[in-house]
Amino acid sequence: MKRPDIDLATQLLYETLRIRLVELRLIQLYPSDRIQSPVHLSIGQEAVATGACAALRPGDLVFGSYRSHAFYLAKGGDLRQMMAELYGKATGCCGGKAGSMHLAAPDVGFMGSSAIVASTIPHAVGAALAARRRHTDQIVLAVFGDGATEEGVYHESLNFAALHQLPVLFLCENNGLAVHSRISVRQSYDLLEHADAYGIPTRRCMRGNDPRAVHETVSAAAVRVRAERRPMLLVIDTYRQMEHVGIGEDHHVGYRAAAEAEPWRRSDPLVTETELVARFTPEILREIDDAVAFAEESPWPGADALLADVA
Ligand SMILES: Cc1ncc(C[n+]2csc(CCOP(=O)(O)OP(=O)(O)O)c2C)c(N)n1
Ligand SMILES: [Mg+2]
Repeated sequence: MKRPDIDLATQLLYETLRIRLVELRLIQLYPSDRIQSPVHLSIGQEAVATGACAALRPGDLVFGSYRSHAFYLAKGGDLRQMMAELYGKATGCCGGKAGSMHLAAPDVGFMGSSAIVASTIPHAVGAALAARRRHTDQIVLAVFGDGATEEGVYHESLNFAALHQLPVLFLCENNGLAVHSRISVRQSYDLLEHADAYGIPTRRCMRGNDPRAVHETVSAAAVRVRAERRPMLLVIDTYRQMEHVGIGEDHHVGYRAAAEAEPWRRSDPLVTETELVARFTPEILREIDDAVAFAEESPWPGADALLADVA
């Protein structure tokens, strides 16, 4: 958390606002073509990351998806290094070779993210197996979208984690969409009942745009997973305000109505908490200015970096 001097609820809103302002800056910068990477924005979904990460301890681990700017930042990833990574610069968190979809900050427990849907879920389960074998009190957060639950590896991961009683908290960021496809035409199962079939306890939070509500849900689950050393699954309902990938809105495309966005926008604390937003915006914008300048001034990776870190 950037501002440990303020109370928790305000910190949560501060961090949510910070992520929103970072992504709004990406939208401004994108037409210049200096960002060398496709971007999957979290606008509307930021509170899932801030509420969840604030419920973890620094030593806990998070594995994310390609839509992970929010989780990278909420877990404490460095903003300058994220911006430089998007610019493809050598000072990026992955040396400028990974881009927006493959952010990582293992020094603060954000272990990685991937363009391959569901691919980090088994990584999280593996890390939880290591935590069990090492007898630590660490827990692991596996973050994925509702679409990822249709992948075979999701089912295998739930089964393995339940069978071996692993301290992994499965967190589904449920925006009800996979690209332009709605959950109702994709899934024959209910996410909670399905996890229940594996003997995994579940909870749902329907206010995924409020970091305080998310924090309450994830905190209770984290306490339980840490104490009982077995998995849990959370479904956090949320809404993607922007198009699947890119910087535009897409309510005109025809797969969802603009009216669906309205209840989420109206209840968005970043819309309703005007005083707080006005109070913190200037200092956050200064931080973002600094990160952009850092990215712009940083060198490109040299040819010598081409084969570095390649297994
Ligand atoms: C294994 C695999 N299959 C298909 C794709 C193409 N694809 C990219 S994003 C996406 C939708 C995923 O939806 P969800 O998991 O709900 O995440 P969201 O984009 O909603 O955050 C698909 C099918 C992919 N990247 N990887
Ligand atoms: Mg989705």
